[in-house]
Amino acid sequence: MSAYIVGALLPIVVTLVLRHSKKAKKRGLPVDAGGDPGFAVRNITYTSPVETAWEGVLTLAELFEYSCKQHQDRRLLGTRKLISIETEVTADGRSFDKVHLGDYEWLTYGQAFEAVCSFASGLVQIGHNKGERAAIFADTREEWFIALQGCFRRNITVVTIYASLGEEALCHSLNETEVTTVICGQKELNKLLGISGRLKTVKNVICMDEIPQSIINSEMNGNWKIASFSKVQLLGQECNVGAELPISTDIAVIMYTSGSTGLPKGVMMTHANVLATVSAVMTIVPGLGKKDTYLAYLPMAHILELAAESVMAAVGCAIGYGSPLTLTDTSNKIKRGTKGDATALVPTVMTAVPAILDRVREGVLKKLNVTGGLAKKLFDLAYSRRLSAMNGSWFGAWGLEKLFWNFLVFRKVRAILGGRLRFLLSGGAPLSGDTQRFINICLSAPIGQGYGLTETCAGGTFSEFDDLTVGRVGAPLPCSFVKLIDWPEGGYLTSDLPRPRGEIVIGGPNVTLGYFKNEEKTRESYKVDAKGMRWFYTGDIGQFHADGCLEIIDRKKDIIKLQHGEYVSLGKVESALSVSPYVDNIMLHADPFHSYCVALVVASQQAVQAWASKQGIDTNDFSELCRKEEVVKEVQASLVKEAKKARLEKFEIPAKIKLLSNPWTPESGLVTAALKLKRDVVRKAFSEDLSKLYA
Ligand SMILES: *[C@@H]1O[C@H](CO)[C@@H](O)[C@H](O)[C@H]1NC(C)=O
Ligand SMILES: *[C@@H]1O[C@H](CO)[C@@H](O)[C@H](O)[C@H]1NC(C)=O
Ligand SMILES: *[C@@H]1O[C@H](CO)[C@@H](O)[C@H](O)[C@H]1NC(C)=O
Ligand SMILES: *[C@@H]1O[C@H](CO)[C@@H](O)[C@H](O)[C@H]1NC(C)=O
Ligand SMILES: *[C@@H]1O[C@H](CO)[C@@H](O)[C@H](O)[C@H]1NC(C)=O
Ligand SMILES: CC(=O)N[C@H]1CO[C@H](CO)[C@@H](O)[C@@H]1O
Repeated sequence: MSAYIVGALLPIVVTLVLRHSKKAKKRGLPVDAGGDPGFAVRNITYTSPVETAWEGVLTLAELFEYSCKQHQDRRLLGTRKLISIETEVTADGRSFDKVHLGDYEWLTYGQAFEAVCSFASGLVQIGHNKGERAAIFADTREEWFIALQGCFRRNITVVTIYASLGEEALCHSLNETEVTTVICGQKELNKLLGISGRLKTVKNVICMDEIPQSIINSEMNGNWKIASFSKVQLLGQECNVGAELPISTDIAVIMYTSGSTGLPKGVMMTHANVLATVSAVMTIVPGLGKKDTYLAYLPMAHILELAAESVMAAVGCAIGYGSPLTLTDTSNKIKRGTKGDATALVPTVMTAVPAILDRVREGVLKKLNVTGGLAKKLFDLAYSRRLSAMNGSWFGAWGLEKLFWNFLVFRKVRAILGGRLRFLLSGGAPLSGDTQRFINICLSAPIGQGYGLTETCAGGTFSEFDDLTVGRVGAPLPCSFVKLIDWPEGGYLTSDLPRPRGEIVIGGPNVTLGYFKNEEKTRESYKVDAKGMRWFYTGDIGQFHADGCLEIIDRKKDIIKLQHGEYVSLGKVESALSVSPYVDNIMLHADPFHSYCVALVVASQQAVQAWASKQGIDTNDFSELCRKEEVVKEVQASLVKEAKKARLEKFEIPAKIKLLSNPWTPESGLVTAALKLKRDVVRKAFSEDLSKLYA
């Protein structure tokens, strides 16, 4: 109990002594960048985009060779040995595989380089010809990395495909790129065999796992040669044919991204593109180097992971492989009482997508709720102390008090991910402020939050380790210029006050060549300016803060043109209207065939019932209440009031609304784990209500 009291007093004293005025550090500076007029910002240190951080190194193949020579005997690639698989059957008869994994077994940089060279030569031995492409279709693992580097050494363009991609998309991407060699795991091999009749160009399949006898015997694969990964390496070892290195403008990777509609598009990345990103991301993690260990588990077919692993392998880090299902001691696939990947590896650096961090937060909170009592009280106190310290002074955030709470409370949370984590890279989607704070506090690790797209090779912006604000994505990376350009129809201008706003356009050596065999789409989104710099038009709307950091505020896609030509920004209107006390959630709907908007409003039960009982309306049945005309009228009046306060135009105010009684939760699939609206899903689920509103 005494710790509890000391805990309450000490921080107050410390904060009083150390209180320090917060000065916003400049992180980006305006720059005259050329191309379409707009408001452009660059990294504070770099006047022009950086292309490589290593003198004389111009391709990923050169970078890997250079790094292996530097770090010869250090550990590079680690994989856990499988000790056993057990099948557990739950009470309701479903069965789960649980694995018992051993310690990490390592390849040094020197050994990894040999493995890469052997694989590269092996590709030639099995008949992969010059100029043909290879695809890697597998979960993240050691062999993925070796295969990638092996292809680079032979100037083979690698097509990457998400292991979870659907059959149609898989066929399309392999066919479009005329891939002749597919490198995959056993699970993916079965998928391929299912569509073998439609894969006209494939000649070789290299399987990273043992090949089942049934497949070797089957007639089905008559036109494919199926070899194991180790066999290919062995062939290469026996007959080494040497390297055939690419140059910087050769295409390293064609990365297929799942489009939100239609077939996936392949983004062509040159060695120069990826190298620029790698050179830039390296500057984000302070002191990254030989002492660091990186836990790799996100899909390598995602540019964030590919860039991260390339960075780690360039600076002498060790990379240990894991998977989302075996990450922690309590992960689904881990046998009880054995170690998860994080506790076995004890990483210092990890990448994560917001959905995973949200899950970590929920898990910790749920466990605390169950434990309850003093532990929860202490946690809540510590958390709120740390939160207000972060809001206040820089010293408060990093000083003595932090050590105290970390030791007393947060040590146990940290231990979930091994206990030595010092930096997290997050990307792929915006991270909610709550989760960012939670991770900052509980793991006492800064998060570098990135904004970038496959099309810009993940280059864009990154928030630095000492930036404690939430909701922003940081200043431009050294490899990018980030520019806002006017979008008058949507109401976003670079002359807006207090902050310039507009469509985000990214330029620099990181910007990729375009979409494979899709010139029309490439022309729509890419432009080359008079000086030869390439710019990618992201379709996202952003604003720049005074310190040069970017905030994403809208998407062009979410801005709809009404019948008479006015544009409505759904996100902007929703955030203005959600201020109404009656609103728990709201989705604005605009239709180009009508001149007005409508809205679906999830009612706040408490506020609506409070109003209704004051009016003497029976409040027992909430869903009944939401259907009552006078309730709908009251809520709508409140929306109009908020709309006027926010100075919305008449056409932006929903003319009709539907009041809903059931909250939208991630479980219902209507919002994401970060509670963002899934518009298409909501539209579909309430399509009848929406058409009634327009009737
Ligand atoms: C690498 O391969 C591409 C595609 O086959 C080819 O156009 C290019 O000339 C090759 N580069 C070198 C340096 O041979
Ligand atoms: C594969 O591509 C060819 C042309 O490159 C096209 O004619 C064919 O329809 C495609 N097949 C599939 C299954 O997509
Ligand atoms: C924990 O309990 C509180 C109230 O007791 C509840 O509001 C909160 O949602 C719970 N959190 C989780 C993660 O279950
Ligand atoms: C921290 O600051 C934000 C806005 O600057 C505010 O909304 C929040 O309530 C503050 N939290 C604490 C614990 O002071
Ligand atoms: C800008 O460049 C400096 C110097 O290399 C680096 O430390 C910083 O992290 C960069 N900022 C961003 C947002 O990339
Ligand atoms: C491949 C590519 O886009 N290269 C460009 C990289 O950026 C420089 C300017 O910084 C251009 O000159 C290159 O053409």
